[in-house]
Amino acid sequence: MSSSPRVSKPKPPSTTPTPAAPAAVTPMGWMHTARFLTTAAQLHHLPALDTPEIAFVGRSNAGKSTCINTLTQQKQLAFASKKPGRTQHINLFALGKQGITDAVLADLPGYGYAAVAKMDKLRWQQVMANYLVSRENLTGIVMMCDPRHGLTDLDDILLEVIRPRVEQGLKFLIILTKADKLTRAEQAKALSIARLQAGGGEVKLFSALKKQGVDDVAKLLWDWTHPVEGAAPAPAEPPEDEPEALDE
Ligand SMILES: Nc1nc2c(ncn2[C@@H]2O[C@H](COP(=O)(O)OP(=O)(O)OP(=O)(O)O)[C@@H](O)[C@H]2O)c(=O)[nH]1
Ligand SMILES: [Mg+2]
Repeated sequence: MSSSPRVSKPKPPSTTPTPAAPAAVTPMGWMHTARFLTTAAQLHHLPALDTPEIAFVGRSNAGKSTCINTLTQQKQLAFASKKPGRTQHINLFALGKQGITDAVLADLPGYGYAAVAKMDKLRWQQVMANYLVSRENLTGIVMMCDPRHGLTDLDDILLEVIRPRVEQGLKFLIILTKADKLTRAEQAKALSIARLQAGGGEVKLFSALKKQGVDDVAKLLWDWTHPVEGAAPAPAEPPEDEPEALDE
């Protein structure tokens, strides 16, 4: 019986990293990289940036700051409070792995809070309108709306302010917040009403308490800010904003 010499195959060098395998980034992992960037009381104090920016707007107490904390899985990144009017500056948060900023989230002060002095209200409405109309790197707007109140007159005014930019391609999403306070049937109703009001724009149900809609919103914001790559890096999660068939 002839025995061929046992030639040991050369082992592949195990220590060499595979160059074409970048670390997997999920939208939630990306969100978790959020860090405070800067705060500004006036528009001209904001740094000019060329990274895509996503603004969170909506009535005071709608849950903007809480939503940012939930998406970024950080308890106190943005100031959230039971007391309306907590956010009084434009606060920017940077996103991106290894300290490289590839997107910015902007937490804006809420509007419609009755106890704010009239002059402050007017000043803030002006700052916000100027921001929404003129911020060059603004890529998307997330409007937070408590579905128990629906879209208010002030929300409608804001929609009018941003309409020309949305028509030019600015991304837009309405988040129906505090969905945990609604029954399934109320959620379904709120969703269809808001979809009509959004004129075909995106609407999602969200609950910071129940973590409803979190993955879904994170993925959407990733897609908004990474258009070249196209699809999100992680497999799509089943959408969370569609309530299951309602019980009779
Ligand atoms: N049940 C419930 N409460 C929420 C949710 N999101 C926010 N809240 C509560 O709503 C209140 C207001 O939340 P904030 O995140 O401070 O609201 P905001 O829109 O940033 O308010 P301003 O900064 O005043 O504009 C807080 O008491 C939050 O705990 C949610 O999904 N479910
Ligand atoms: Mg706030």
